[in-house]
Amino acid sequence: MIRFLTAGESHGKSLSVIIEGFPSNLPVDTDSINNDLRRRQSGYGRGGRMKIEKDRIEILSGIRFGRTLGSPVSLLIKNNDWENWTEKMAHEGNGEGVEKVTIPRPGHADLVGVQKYAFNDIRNSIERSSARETAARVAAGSFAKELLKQFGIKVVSFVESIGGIDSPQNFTSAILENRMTGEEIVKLSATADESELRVGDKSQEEKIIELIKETKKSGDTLGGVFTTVALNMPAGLGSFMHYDRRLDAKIASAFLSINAVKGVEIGNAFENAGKPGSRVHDEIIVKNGIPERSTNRAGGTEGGVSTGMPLVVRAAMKPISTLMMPLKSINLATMEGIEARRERSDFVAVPACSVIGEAMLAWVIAEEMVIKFGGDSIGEMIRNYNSYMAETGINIKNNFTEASDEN
Ligand code: EPS
Repeated sequence: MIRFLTAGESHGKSLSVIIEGFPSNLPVDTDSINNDLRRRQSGYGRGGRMKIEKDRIEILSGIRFGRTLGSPVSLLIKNNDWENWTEKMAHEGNGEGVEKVTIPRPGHADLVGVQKYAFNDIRNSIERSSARETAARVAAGSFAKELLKQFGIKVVSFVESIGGIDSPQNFTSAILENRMTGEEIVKLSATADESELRVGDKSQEEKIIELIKETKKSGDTLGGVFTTVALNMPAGLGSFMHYDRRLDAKIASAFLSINAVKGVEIGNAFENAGKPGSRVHDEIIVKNGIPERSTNRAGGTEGGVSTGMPLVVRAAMKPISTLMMPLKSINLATMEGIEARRERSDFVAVPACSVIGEAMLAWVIAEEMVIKFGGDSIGEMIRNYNSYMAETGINIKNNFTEASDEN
């Protein structure tokens, strides 16, 4: 099993992540990880903070001469903004003179945090619940991508809609109907990287930018939907043997763990629920001697197991909770009604969220790859993978024709 732990407050000194369980000898491209960190920071509609931060990893352990040692990998990402918060976020002293935050913002972890942890200052809720933590997660997910590269698995994404403005081309549907090749999907994600909103369509981008400008003027915020796709998947990751081994369950959990994500579906789940089965299920065909599906409406899993078709995950991000035109709240010090606190924030962060989605999906797949093919070194893992692929791909017939007991 692989695992990671992140630490760090939004305005603390730094974020850090410890990654454990990866095989030795895995080449690690730090530029690639830093590039994902940069991608997560970009996007039209971010607030002032992103002008302050320049996220990059500093490797503290676990890597020698560009390859993993098999020991825990620890990475650090500096918070440049810390300089402006040394007093408010001091590790020592009694906080005298530091103003307490007492008015919770609807939609944030502000109120539940003080209820649960018995804080007397909402700042204590804000700091760890902040989406700043996702920088550390992207570092872990991008590290997982380094493992997936060895098996040709690619995880890409694009923003499908913001503020209800969809692409007229409906890319997700084209992917699920198998009308886009893997190469075209990778190209779509690269096109999205060129866009300030990570959308694949220029006219859609212009409309959304207009909407964001209007929304910002009125002090409001927006959410949206993004699609994450994993390509070159092997069939057989996950299991139906127990509820907590199902791949789709793990994916849903990973996506719902992303700040502000409130909905997730694999394939066309919600649309499929309203259709007859004959227009939903993917017919089975043979391609290059291997069983395949003619469409991919299931989004790459059946029975909690990867089918070998692209994994397609859509996720819904709610609008950012900090409003400049605040909703009603209360002052916890007086219990009197008052407008919620205004505080520097993003107006839209769906493009960033799509990059975090890639990280979480890459992490779940890497975890499953290690469960199924794990070895102490990457070479051992690749040998295990190759022998399984030869078995499922070329020799699957033997299971039936020779009644072999040994598989
Ligand atoms: C966030 C509020 C903003 C965002 C932040 C998440 O930060 P600040 O309070 O410093 O203005 O910019 O996101 C990040 C710092 C980041 O790296 O994504 C929040 O309240 O969740």
